[in-house]
Amino acid sequence: MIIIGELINASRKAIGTAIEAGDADSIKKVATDQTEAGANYIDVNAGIFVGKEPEYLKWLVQNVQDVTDVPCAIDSPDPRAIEAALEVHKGTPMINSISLEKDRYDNLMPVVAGTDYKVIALCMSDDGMPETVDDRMKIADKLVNSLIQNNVKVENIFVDPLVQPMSVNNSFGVEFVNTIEKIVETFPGIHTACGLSNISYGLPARKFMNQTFMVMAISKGLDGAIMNPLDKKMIANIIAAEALTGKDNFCMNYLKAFRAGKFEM
Ligand code: THG
Repeated sequence: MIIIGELINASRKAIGTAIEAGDADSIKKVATDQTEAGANYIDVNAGIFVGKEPEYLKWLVQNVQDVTDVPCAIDSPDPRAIEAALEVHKGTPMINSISLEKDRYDNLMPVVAGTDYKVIALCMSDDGMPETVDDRMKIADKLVNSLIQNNVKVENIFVDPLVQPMSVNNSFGVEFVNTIEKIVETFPGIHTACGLSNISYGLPARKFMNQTFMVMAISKGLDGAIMNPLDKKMIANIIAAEALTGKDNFCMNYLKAFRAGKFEM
């Protein structure tokens, strides 16, 4: 599993407060904690600050990179904020995300074309939210094909079928995981990713829903997630699910995790 640590997100109260106060130490601690917990990317999101988002996103990238070599996942719907953050990011970031929405598509495609950036391709368009597997696959087909035409390697693309709340529509969970299965079979070598916790929006005991949904998605081939790397139960579920789906030869990683005490909680 490629883990994208979700905790540096301004919609979380502590992070929003730290950003406004210029409290770099708090941001650095969350970056270090997620790195030590095994995050492969550190997501940075300052989306609640309209107008100041480019400036704040840059500041987040600089502070994260002061304490970790793990690259950032630059998370914004606004191409201008992403471009600002790219001015200061060192190494090879993940762009979170391009979509079929016209402003995002037109402005970000030239930015990612021919680069070695990792790119999340989010299944959204200007025609409203996708609901079925078919809705999502239509968008994924267009996005993936144009990324490849623009010289982005298939192995650098992470398709995000878009997780929507179970509390809104009884079919959202199944439509999501079935899309993962279809993407994996349609585009060999591609990755998938998602912001998993949206599934439990509006429900109690969200962690339980999130953990179970993760296992369902892994069984269909999910191999990337924007998630809380400090959730030990979630990490244990991922390690077990990857062994059970044959992604862990001789259960070596499972055994290693056991010996490292990762199943004690
Ligand atoms: N797809 C893509 N990017 C995304 C999303 C997506 N970025 C934003 C969001 N969705 C994913 N990020 C978050 C960040 C924080 C939380 C949820 C999603 C969150 N965290 C808990 C909190 O604030 O209390 C803490 C984590 C926990 O304890 O589980 O709510 O869908 N491409």
